Amino acid sequence: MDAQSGACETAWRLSRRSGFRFADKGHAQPNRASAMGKLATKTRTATRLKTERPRLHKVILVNDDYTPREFVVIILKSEFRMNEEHAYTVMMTAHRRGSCVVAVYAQDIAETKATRATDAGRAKGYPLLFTTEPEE
Ligand code: TYC
Repeated sequence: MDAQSGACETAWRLSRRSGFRFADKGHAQPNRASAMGKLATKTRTATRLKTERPRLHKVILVNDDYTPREFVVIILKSEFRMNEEHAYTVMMTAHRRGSCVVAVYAQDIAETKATRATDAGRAKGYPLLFTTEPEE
C-alpha cells in the first residue's frame, strides 16, 4: 500500500465511524485578498463518503407433499438453530400456506444454509426445498 492510499483508507475509516467531514479541495481566492494584497481565504469542500450495507437475504422453506413433518422440524432445528416450538410453527406455516420465511442472513450464509438444508432432504430421498431471495 502506498502512502496516499494509506491516508485515504484512514480517512475512510474515520469518516465511517464518526461522520467526520474531510476537506478535499482547497482554493486560494486572490480576488478576496485584503487591501494589503497579502491575505487570501480558502474554500474547503467537504466530501462525506458513504457505504451501503449489503442487502440481507431470506431463506424460504417451500412445502411439498412428501417430506415428513417431523423431518422438516429436525432440519429447521439443526440447520437454523430453532427450538422445537418455533420449528414446528415454521413447518406448519409452510405446510398450510405453501412457503414460510425461515430467517434472514447475509447472502453467502443464506445460500449456504439453504443448500445444506435442501441437501439433507435429498440425502433421505425427500424433495424438501429451501430457496433464498434478497430482502426489499
Ligand atoms: N406437507 C408435508 C406433509 O404433509 C410436510 C411439509 C411441511 C413438507 C413443510 C415441506 O416445507 C415443508 N408431510
